[in-house]
Amino acid sequence: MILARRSLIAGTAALLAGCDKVVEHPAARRILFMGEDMQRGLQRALVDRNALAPEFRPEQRSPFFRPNGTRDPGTPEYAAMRAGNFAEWRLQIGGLVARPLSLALTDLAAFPQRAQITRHDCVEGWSAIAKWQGPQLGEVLKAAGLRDAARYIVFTCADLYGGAPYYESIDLIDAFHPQTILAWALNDQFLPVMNGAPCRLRVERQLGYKHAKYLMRIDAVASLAGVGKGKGGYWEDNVDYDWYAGI
Ligand SMILES: Nc1nc2c(c(=O)[nH]1)N[C@H]1C(S)=C(S)[C@@H](COP(=O)(O)O)O[C@H]1N2
Ligand SMILES: [Mo]
Repeated sequence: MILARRSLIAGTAALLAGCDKVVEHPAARRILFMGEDMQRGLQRALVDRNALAPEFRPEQRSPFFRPNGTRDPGTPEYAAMRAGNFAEWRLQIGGLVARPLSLALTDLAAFPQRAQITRHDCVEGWSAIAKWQGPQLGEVLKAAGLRDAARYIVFTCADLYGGAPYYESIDLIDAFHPQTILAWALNDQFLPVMNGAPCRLRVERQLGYKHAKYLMRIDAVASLAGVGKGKGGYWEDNVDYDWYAGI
């Protein structure tokens, strides 16, 4: 694609210059270099979205991973699941998928696992380093079979804000990023309730509020228009946080 683009630009320049020695013509050179800049910018943007977040050594972990936002969903439904050690919890995978799934914790643990020690950055100005483990979201989505129309992945949580579940969304680049996992373990223990038990999203290239805790549903959608007030997340809809919170 890049080669084709380059020869297209060179071809256009040749036409404009009306000769073969296009690179010697100042106007043609400007057009050529403009094309190269555009290519570099495009490539940088694509590469950046797929780059890995830094990973750390075990001894660099924070002594305590503080909670933020909801510390306990506290609904009767959540309390009942918690009382049963989340044996009854099921994560629904639906929307634009060929095979909707209903996954227990044991099902999540049966997928190939990824563990990573990463730094969480909250928009409120604190960071903490911890080890997270779970299946890659991309593998779970492959098992469900995304339909062609799917563009975004929406997460619905067990905790309520103003009576409605917390929700967030990411695009398919982040959904299939190797470090995007459905974490059920924090520092080699089951997730504490304050950190999103039994399962939370880790989307390591973005700020903390994108890392939905207390996951209940994951839906593939074609557009964010029908999600909440249309901006793709609780904070985006209500406090004007950016939908893409890249770090
Ligand atoms: N369901 C849910 N997910 C959530 C939140 C929340 O309140 N509810 N808070 C978000 C914010 S702002 C941050 S910084 C992180 C905090 O994760 P922690 O509680 O494990 O520190 O979770 C994010 N995910
Ligand atoms: Mo946050």
